[in-house]
Amino acid sequence: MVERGSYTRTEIFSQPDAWTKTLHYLTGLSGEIKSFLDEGQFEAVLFTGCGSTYYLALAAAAICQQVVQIPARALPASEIWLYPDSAYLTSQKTLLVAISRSGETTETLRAVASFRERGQGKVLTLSCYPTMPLASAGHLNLIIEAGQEDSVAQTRAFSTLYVGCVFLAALWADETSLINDMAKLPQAGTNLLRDYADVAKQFGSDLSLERFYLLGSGPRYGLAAEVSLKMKEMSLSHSEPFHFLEYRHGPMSMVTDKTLLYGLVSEANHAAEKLVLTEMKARGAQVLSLSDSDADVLFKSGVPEAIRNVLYLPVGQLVAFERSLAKGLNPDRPNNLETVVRLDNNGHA
Ligand code: F1P
Repeated sequence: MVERGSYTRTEIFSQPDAWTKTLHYLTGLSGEIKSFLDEGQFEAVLFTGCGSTYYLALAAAAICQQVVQIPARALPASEIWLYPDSAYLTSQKTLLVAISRSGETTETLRAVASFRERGQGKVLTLSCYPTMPLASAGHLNLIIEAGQEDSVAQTRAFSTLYVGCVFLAALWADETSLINDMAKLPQAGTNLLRDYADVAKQFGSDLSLERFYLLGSGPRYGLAAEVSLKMKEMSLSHSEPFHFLEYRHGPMSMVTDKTLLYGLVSEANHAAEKLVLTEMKARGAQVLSLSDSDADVLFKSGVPEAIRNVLYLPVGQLVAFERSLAKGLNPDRPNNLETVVRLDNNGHA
């Protein structure tokens, strides 16, 4: 019998190795990828996915717009499929970036098909399984096999596909030094997992905690949303993501001494974001802050902020994992959830 959570544990701790493999794979294809991005003369980028990969799309769009200086946004695949007119402008040359771990989520496949049928721009796909439909549905298909997983909830797939998106942005922008610095991320990730697994276990095992708020701004909002989803999927806990300063506009009413705030604190706006956490602590909340310096969890990554964001994920994944175990659940098999959501022709799951 497989021990409860053994797949997820392996997937979380093997992330740095998967990032190394991903960077190696994409570096080998960089000529082809760069030509595709340059020749497309795109005016806008639309990222999409479902669930975890939608949150990934949010994070990737933010970093793409920041690094490439091209308008980029993200929508769930179902919105692109069902509401194309509000999703993208037909007058613009748009690149659709479709992301899926499984490569077979129906909504993502339908979003790609409808985008192509409407004669829009090009499609780039990122997925993990070469034989699945999404892996041949785009004009350029990147297959990041290092992200494959046995668990239902995404951890390694998410961070690996995210590293892939950050690499694409840096490549597109000709930011060679960012690309080179990305090679330092696996070591930083290994150190982080070694140094903070116990802290994650401490918070994850504290069953007096009742509610979890994940605060992240700019390119970190999508990552906060993903950590929030981990808390739901793995540990069946009440959790919500917010942009940092939004937390004061209502959600702070929910703070009690049984609240944990997980703060993805930036370098650029460290003071403003840290202040929200300090204020909530004064109101009784427990706080776990993460940043490159002056935080409970320190990355000490030595890499620029634009490429460092993946480091906010592992500790949060581990808190969810440990809480799941502490509640007697199996993190590998969340309630009511399958690895892939497939819809029939009537839209039924
Ligand atoms: C997307 C997704 C996951 C979720 C669950 C069901 O899958 O919604 O985010 O955790 O596994 O599928 P994919 O399109 O990225 O394979």
